[in-house]
Amino acid sequence: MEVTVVEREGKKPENKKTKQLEAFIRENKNQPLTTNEGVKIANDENTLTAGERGPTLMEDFIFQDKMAHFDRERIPERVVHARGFAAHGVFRVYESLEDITMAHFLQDPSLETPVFVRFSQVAGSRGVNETNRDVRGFATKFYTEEGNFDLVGNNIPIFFIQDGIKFPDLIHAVKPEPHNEIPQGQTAHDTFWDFISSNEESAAMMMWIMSDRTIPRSFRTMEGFGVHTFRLVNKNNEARFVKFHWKPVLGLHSLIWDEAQKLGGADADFHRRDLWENIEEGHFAEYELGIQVINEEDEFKFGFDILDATKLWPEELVPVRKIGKMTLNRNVDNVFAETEQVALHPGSIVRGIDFSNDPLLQTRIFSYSDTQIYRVGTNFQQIPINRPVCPFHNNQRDGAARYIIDKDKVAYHNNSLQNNTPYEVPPARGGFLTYPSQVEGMKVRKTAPSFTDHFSQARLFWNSMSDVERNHIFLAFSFELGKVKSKMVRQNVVNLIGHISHDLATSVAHKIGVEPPNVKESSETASSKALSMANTTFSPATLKVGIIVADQYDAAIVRPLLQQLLAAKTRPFIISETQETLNGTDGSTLQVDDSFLTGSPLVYDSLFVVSGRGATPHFNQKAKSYIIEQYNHYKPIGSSRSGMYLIQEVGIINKPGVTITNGPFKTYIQNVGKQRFWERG
Ligand code: HDE
Repeated sequence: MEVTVVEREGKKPENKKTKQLEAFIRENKNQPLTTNEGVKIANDENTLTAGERGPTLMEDFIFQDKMAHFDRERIPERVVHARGFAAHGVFRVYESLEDITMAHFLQDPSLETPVFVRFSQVAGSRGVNETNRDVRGFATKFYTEEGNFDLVGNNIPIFFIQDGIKFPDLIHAVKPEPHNEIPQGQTAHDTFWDFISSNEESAAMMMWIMSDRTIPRSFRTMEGFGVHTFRLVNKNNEARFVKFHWKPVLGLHSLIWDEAQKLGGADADFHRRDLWENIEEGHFAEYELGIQVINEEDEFKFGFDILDATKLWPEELVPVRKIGKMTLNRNVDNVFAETEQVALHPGSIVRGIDFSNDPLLQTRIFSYSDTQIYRVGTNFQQIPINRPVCPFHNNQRDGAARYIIDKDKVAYHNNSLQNNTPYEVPPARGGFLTYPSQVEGMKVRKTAPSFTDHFSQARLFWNSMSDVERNHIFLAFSFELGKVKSKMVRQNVVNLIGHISHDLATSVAHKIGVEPPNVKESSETASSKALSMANTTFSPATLKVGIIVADQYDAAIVRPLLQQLLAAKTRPFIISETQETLNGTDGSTLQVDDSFLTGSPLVYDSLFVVSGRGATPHFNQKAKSYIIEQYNHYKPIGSSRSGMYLIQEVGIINKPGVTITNGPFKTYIQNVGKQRFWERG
């Protein structure tokens, strides 16, 4: 099956933001080539020289126009989250939330709010491979009728540090080490683990990043979290504390480490390709937005401080209410113009949403706008992707690359020449009113005592893991710390783990050649079902199934197999020895999507083996290597009786998740949905 690319040219705008962007879109197809000044170019292959072999002339303005622009094509990559991929979409609330917030986009279920979502990796540079172990950014710009609201979150609900003043230190530690710029986009090195073990507040986050959450299967199967505590404010000016969650409709699914590492080589663009292809094929990515709400009077009722970003609110204590759905349904037209220039900023809030005193959030409110001015420029909000869809007017003027032409004579407030406009809008008519929360206290640089329990929630996370997840965490620690050269740092981390679980720390210590911990273990006994990925939703929808077919295949198998796989919304791909069209025994033909060379067993979620009478020894050898790799990654494998000899030869007949059938393929497809057969051991 070939990936059908939706015809993008001439596609109608889908929402207010798309319409706004249309005005800036330029199509160059069938147009004459010109300079940026509009002069038509007669020769774009030769510089202007004095004589055929002579020196290039200074006056070659056509060359200068082209080269000088090229010399400046790059803008600074983001200091963190440099590699990212984005898509457009829409958000719709399920029912009005007017009782708890004035936010315009949360009032009316019939209103579609355009969104732009950028997913990213934290540590690597712009070109890093996409399956490295790393936290993923999940940043959403809502283009609401009352201004842009940016929910700049991650795929993990908590963070490493409590106060943003430590962020540059954390990032210096995680980035490649400065003396040799190694390793790229990885946490498995000395400085990162030195930072973690020297900053106990990172303990809970350390557990999360060693879990499979940091090697997601796809952007479409990750959760997202606003992380911080925000406020929702209603029209009576009553406020509540809130945390935001994104829940992927397809459930929460991850890669396994061996697969993630190899995928880095097989397809460095694995995650963007997945999102791009699925959107192009009409398999739109969907997430439900959830909120956890705590009333102001309950602020101190919990065993943790709700302003501490290293803590989550267990869903068993504060349930997540699903309030709406986001659908990502359109790929960008130009990655630089949209994804690279989008400027997300947690300080972009709208009426009805406000900040809390979370010290991490407060520092972000400075950092993001500051970085955008450096990275994108003073007028970054005027760039098409960043513009609000509602009108915006003020007395700000000038600055590099100003796009808007303000034609008024007056650019100040107060004025009488222009009747004091643009005018202030009182809160009763829609002006933003900061929630007047009470503050008092001495000026101090100090961590609040309520922020000092670093191990209870780390232990809560550990208590909540399934056996498979625990084993993966143990292996992740063993890998990461095994890469740390300093024995002292390895020992320090093991001691830190010891506060969370002696058993885990002792097993890791044994693997990496240091002493078991001699510290007090957390006495936390609670667990939270919501934290385990084992309790997620499973479905075969959008999973990639590789069908291994040889020439002279049995069409009576392949045809219904394809039909049933498509009916289950999987994405089947035909794999063979070469990309030549295959012939069936009944005279039918089959287009090959991937040869064994261009494909890789890593990029499929499952394999089905059909083979065929024309199978060569090379075909058999390659098919077996595919099957073994998939088997070792616990993935479901199916085979028709004609392909069974390959299953037998690799010795996996009757093993869990291995189905032999000539159809119907119901059991096999159910296995595809199950995704992993951990019981293989
Ligand atoms: Fe960021 N972060 N961050 N961060 N962050 C940036 O902004 C920063 C933090 C997150 O797709 C930067 O535009 C500070 C938490 C995402 O464009 C920068 C602190 C969370 C993205 C910055 C944090 C995030 C960024 C770099 C500690 C999850 C990518 C370029 C207080 C809630 C957004 C840029 C995109 C990007 C600073 C901590 C998520 C430098 C100072 C916590 C998803 O401004």
